[in-house]
Amino acid sequence: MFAGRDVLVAGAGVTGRSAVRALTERGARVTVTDGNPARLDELRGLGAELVPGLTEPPAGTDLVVTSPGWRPTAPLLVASAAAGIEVIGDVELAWRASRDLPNPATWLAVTGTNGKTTTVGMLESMLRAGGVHALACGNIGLPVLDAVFEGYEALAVELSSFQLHWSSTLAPHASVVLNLAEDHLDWHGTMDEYAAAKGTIHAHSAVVVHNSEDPWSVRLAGEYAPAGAKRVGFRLDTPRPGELGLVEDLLIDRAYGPDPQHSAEELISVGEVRPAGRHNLANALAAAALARAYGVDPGGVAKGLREFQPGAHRAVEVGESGGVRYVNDSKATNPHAAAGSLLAHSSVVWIAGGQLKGAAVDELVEAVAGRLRGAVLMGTDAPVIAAALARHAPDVPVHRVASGDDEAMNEAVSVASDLARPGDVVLLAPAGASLDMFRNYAHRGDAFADAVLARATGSADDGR
Ligand code: UMA
Repeated sequence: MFAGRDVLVAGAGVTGRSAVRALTERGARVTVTDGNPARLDELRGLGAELVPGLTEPPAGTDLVVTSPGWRPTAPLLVASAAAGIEVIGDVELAWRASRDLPNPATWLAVTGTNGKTTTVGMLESMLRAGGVHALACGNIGLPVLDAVFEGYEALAVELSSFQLHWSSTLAPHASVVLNLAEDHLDWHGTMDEYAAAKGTIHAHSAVVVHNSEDPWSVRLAGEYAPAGAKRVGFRLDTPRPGELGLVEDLLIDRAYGPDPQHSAEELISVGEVRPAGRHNLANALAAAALARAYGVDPGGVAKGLREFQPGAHRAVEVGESGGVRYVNDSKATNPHAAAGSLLAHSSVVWIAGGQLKGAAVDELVEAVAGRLRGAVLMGTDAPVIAAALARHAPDVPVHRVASGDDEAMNEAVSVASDLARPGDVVLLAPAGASLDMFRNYAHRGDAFADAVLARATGSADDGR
């Protein structure tokens, strides 16, 4: 499907590189553009023409493959659509290309505001424990085009709202929207647009999974599930027939057993699910729902969860000193994720800030106010969080650190340590994106871990 086509790739990041490679290796003529010429340099030698800063598609272009970070309003994408050229994302390209393969992988697709990466990781682990040749890919950081030609039986695909916006024909065997809360409104414009992008994950699925306790997830399953799809729910409570859930300290499946009305299959005990926290139990149930849809048995689900290694920067304890634990959840890049993280601890010194991307924080601050020993704020939207704290938690001490990167983080950890009492957790759960101060959330998380380590070894220059 690629040979002889003239394809323009928009963006020379992780996605662009994978698209250029997949297209040129299969005979397409490829031009790639990026607003940042330095990024283009990194794609030299892949056989594509490199043109910085295009705002119009080159003559003869018959397909545009965009990176997810490009907004639909980007002049190049607007001009391409106006010229009648189809614009798709890399995930859509991967799906279409995989239709030509003799044995394409089955896709199991995960989206939602929070928990996607943990869920696809758990799902990958369950599939492998069940003997399936499987890989986690997508927004997790491994582009789907790098996975789709590699002969896997099943792919656990993490999809962002951006990737779904640029996809139209994906037909995963099973799909889930884990939850939905305000995020990326600067990209999508409105919550309805954001939700609509997420909902399309279900449009061609055989098994549609929803979170019975999340109204948006239930609504999107109802609106987008095709007629005849099997519907499966999950909840952090006693499951109804057709759901997975919790009974006392066990994860239970009442959706896939021989007789969901009457039978309930035990999966694993709550205490064995890592990382801890109610939101991770929900992720585990969602992953189990998808793994079971593929045919993994309850034993495979349990084994997969026991063997699952949580990723870095997701609620990882990075140090302990004087009875105070330090937890890095730099991946909590929106208020909903930060709330999940904060609610896992009873007494917290909260390090937060960055770019809120248009999201409100009042609800978050109200929900966690009673747990806060103090708050240390940094980055562009620190004043917004400070104002919410003043409204809902006026007694909580709040410190602002100056902008900067690693030094600001050293200062934040130092101030937080002074506020903390034995038994407290110093938690980096920023509620915002990192790009105003750091290269990415991983850099921010590393800066936090380094600052904690430096304090422990007494080498921190905290700038105070
Ligand atoms: N660019 C332009 N013009 C624009 C926008 C971007 O030229 O208008 C260029 C940038 O200079 C850069 C390139 O496009 O060189 C970046 O493209 P991109 O932002 O789409 O990023 P990629 O490197 O291709 O990474 C993307 C995802 N990034 C985004 O969605 C913003 C990665 O998710 C994903 O892991 C990767 O594809 C592989 O699938 C990151 C992310 O933050 C982790 N995702 C968001 C989230 O999880 O909240 C959705």
